[in-house]
Amino acid sequence: VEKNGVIDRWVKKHLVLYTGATRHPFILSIRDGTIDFSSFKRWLWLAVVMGIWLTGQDYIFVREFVPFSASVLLKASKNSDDNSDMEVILSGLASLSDEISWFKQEAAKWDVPLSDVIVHKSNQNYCRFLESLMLPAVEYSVVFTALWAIETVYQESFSHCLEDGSKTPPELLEACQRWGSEGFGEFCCSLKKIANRCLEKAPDEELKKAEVTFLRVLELEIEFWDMSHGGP
Ligand code: HMH
Repeated sequence: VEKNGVIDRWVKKHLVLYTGATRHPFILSIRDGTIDFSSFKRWLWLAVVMGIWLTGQDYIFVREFVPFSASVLLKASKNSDDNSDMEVILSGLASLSDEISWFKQEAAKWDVPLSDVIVHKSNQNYCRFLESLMLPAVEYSVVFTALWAIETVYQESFSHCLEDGSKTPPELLEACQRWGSEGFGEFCCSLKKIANRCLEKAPDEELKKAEVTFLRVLELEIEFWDMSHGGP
């Protein structure tokens, strides 16, 4: 039943963009250990990588991702024909609660106040996109596809930094393990199964919308990683 699922078909069809999101140069520089911690830029990297970028911007993102996930939960309780969907989404929300605590802890460690982080333009676009998906009229299969894609890009990116032969700096291992872990991988698998199940039953029009949403997530994730360049 799993083979030839809609999700796998889309990943294959849009492999260039998918790989752009899951193998972004920023992620590759973590994996290859070429992220520069030793030069005079050290403090800047620490600020950009650990502080302002990862902790601050992702903290802002996650604070928007929680209500988005809650809106998917609400749709599951109304539209889903499978009771276990709710439990999967709920476990995702539980890890988001854990994530928020971790961000706060990291911020304290790196002395970055989370209260006055300036929201980056790319992040703002991403948060607006999530907001648009929270509208009640957006179909369950569409929002579920987004949920799957958002979590999976992170999972595939960070698990890549933990694979054999990677030279990920020890300072970044904890962050990589958070999203690259086997447990998070299994969670993404559960999301994929549900997404496939919903998409298989979706009418053509809805399927189109879900595919466009998938592509938009990939673009937004790439733009999110692009923030690590420190550019506009
Ligand atoms: C930008 N995408 C981004 N941040 C995250 N924390 C996740 C995905 C996964 O939770």
